[in-house]
Amino acid sequence: MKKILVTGALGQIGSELVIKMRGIYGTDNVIATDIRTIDSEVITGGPFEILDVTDAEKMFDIAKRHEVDTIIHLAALLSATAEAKPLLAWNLNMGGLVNALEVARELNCKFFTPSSIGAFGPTTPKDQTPQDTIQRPTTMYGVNKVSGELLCDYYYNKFGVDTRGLRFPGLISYATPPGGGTTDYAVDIYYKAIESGSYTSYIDKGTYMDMMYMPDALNAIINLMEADPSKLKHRNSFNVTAMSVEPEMVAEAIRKHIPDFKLDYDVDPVRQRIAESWPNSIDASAAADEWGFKAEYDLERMTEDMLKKLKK
Ligand code: AKB
Repeated sequence: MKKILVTGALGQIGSELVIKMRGIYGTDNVIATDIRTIDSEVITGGPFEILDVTDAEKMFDIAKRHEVDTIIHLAALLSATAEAKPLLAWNLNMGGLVNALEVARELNCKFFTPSSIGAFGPTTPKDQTPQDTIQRPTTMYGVNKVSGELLCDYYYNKFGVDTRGLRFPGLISYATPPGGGTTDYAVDIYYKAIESGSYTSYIDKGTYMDMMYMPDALNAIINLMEADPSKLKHRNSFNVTAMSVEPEMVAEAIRKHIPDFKLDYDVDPVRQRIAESWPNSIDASAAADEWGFKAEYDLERMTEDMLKKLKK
């Protein structure tokens, strides 16, 4: 990767990935784009352009003008928002993806886009979900993610576009909150622990989902994109995870630092149903074997770091 275009750069992943990649590849070599502007170092600290990813022509123009050789396509609606606005999700998630793939094909770019544990469904094996398994999701987000994985494989097989992807679990970070996801409780809980010492979870006790701390997610993207292509048996997309947790486990980890922290429940049926259709835990051994994936943060280490950073 030498010159990188990032879509959805002000989102949860983009806002940290852009800063990290500018540190590695050079400030002027990471072109951030998003549909909106906010007060952010992503905008003030390097090249930034407004881009609605459904505008194929503008995306092509920006990529060509900056002579990019890599596209990191992050712009998408997350699971709960996609369930509330399924048609918008289809148009944005699939329309944006096909536009970005077309730019990659025409300009001969490497390509990354995230998939998700949402690409699995109720008929997928729930524990230690294998890399290659049944994928019949029941959410619009899941339909988008499976279609996206297939489309990226298609662009690789048919046109030789170097597409790579990761099936992310819930991503936890202190820098930018996520929006509209099912796993967001695992971020909110830390903010509320600091603010008020208590949290009301919309995901029920005993509901396990995989999670990962943002520094591990950023390293995973960069390491996968820099991996030797001859070693990759899979491409779109690799299971990656750092921990499988349910709300009580997160609360217990927080209590080691805030002993009086209280957790109660007001379950949201929509997000609970989505969570129950996803795996309890996934097997990331293909990512480990093919390009050396390894997460550094477990629940304890992540909790300590989250609370320390959020207090600041
Ligand atoms: C969501 O909850 O929608 C995302 C995801 C797991 O893809 N965080």
